[in-house]
Amino acid sequence: MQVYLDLLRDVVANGQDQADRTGVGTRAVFGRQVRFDLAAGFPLLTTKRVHFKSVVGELLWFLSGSTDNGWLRAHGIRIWDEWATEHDALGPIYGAQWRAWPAPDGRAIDQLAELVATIRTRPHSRRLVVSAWNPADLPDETLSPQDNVRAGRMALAPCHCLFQFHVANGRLSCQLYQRSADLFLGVPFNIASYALLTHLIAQQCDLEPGEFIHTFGDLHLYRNHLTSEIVHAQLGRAPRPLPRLVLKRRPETLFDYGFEDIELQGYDPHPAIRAPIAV
Ligand code: UFP
Repeated sequence: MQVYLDLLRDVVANGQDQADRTGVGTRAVFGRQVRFDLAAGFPLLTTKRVHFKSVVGELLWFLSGSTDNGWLRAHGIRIWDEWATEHDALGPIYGAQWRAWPAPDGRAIDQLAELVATIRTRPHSRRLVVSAWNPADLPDETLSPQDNVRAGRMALAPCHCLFQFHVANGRLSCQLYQRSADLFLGVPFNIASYALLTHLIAQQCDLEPGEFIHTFGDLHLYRNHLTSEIVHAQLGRAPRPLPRLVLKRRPETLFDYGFEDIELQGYDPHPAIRAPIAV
């Protein structure tokens, strides 16, 4: 995961200081791309501990089509708490768009089920795309997450907003476009989540996982992360060998995985580094 430390150095050295929606302020670059060969190990950051159970739980929750924060909380996963209403609602975020994109004729389009069916039947298709960016459901940037949800909109505009798969030599690769990326708190999580999704879809389609390619729009460090205890502590640590992902079962469909099917082996990271999150 040297590539992650290189991104941190890049933003610190080349970023422009910017005002942002949250009022915290960032240092940002625009347009970057990194690649991870999933055969080389599972790309979970080793220079600080990342809570893998939350990565797994959030992805299973997305795949189930749920947008109910109560399910996450019941599993001890608190990552969406700041954006949810008192009724645990988040509006039509990722799960809703991935599994039930509302079509003008009233149908709900299951983008993930269609994706798996297409990879199986037409692996060379150049249309293996899933989008969470539904302009009809976007929040109003000037309102709070909760007020947006009460108005029927998403609590947060999709950050990881579009992804595409590609099959070559029996390997399945995934490229993500992330329009906005909190490099310290969000990105390690986002990398692991899409790497895991690629493993699951590859298994379902009898393919080997290929590469995960992560393309960034606004890639930023929040000003309150640019400290010696946070970013500089991270940069001072040496990466360790990557863990390995083992899928213990091949469920009937992409939507039947559980926590117990997904095992991470050999994860030996440096300790976690706490940092404030910008809402
Ligand atoms: N963010 C991520 N990854 C995510 C996610 C959010 O980095 O998966 F949901 C960060 C990016 C940005 C903020 O700092 O959350 C979203 O703010 P905005 O919508 O103004 O870009």
